[in-house]
Amino acid sequence: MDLFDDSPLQLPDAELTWLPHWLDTALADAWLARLLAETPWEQPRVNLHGREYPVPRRVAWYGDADAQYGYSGLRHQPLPWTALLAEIRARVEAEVGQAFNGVLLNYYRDGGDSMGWHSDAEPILGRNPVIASLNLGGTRRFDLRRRGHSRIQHSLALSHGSLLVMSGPTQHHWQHQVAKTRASCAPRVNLTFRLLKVPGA
Ligand SMILES: O=C(O)CCC(=O)C(=O)O
Ligand SMILES: [Mn+2]
Repeated sequence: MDLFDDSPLQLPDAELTWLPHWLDTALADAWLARLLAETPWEQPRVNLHGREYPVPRRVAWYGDADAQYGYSGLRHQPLPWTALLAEIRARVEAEVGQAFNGVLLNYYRDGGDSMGWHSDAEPILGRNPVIASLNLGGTRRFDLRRRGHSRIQHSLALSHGSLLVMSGPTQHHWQHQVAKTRASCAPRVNLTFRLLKVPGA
């Protein structure tokens, strides 16, 4: 199987919508430049097996005031929506046809920054969460494997201006990662829009 097959993604027990050219390049360039300049990036430390490690990337959590999100073992008070993030959210909501109350920004400065295997299946996201993932900047490889298995089943090259929507049972059956690479990579910002099931949402 071609790991970079860009045809409609048909993985069992998953629902993936892949829009490689969702944004035109000029708008994607402008959003990337503004996000890099405006975002108060943080590098939280996580506890793994009794030792503390900084996460291998920079992050920021924005959302409605009640959308407190626990990721990397910590609870995060959301930053308020900026004009730019509210505009991006509106475009993503119109595309996907559902509302989101938070967005996690991940900043990968180069190929040494990464995100390990996980699924986005925290209880606060509820059953069958819809996660809309917008990619800006350098292309990185996004791998998918079945939960409980080590073999990569599919990879996508997440390119500048692309949108990947994961929905249905995907998070309950599949894990994903953005692995480190020695290849040279331009800075990349990824935005994952989420709907947290908080009272009043
Ligand atoms: O950077 C990416 O494409 C993946 C981000 C991700 O999986 C997450 O934020 O949960
Ligand atoms: Mn994820």
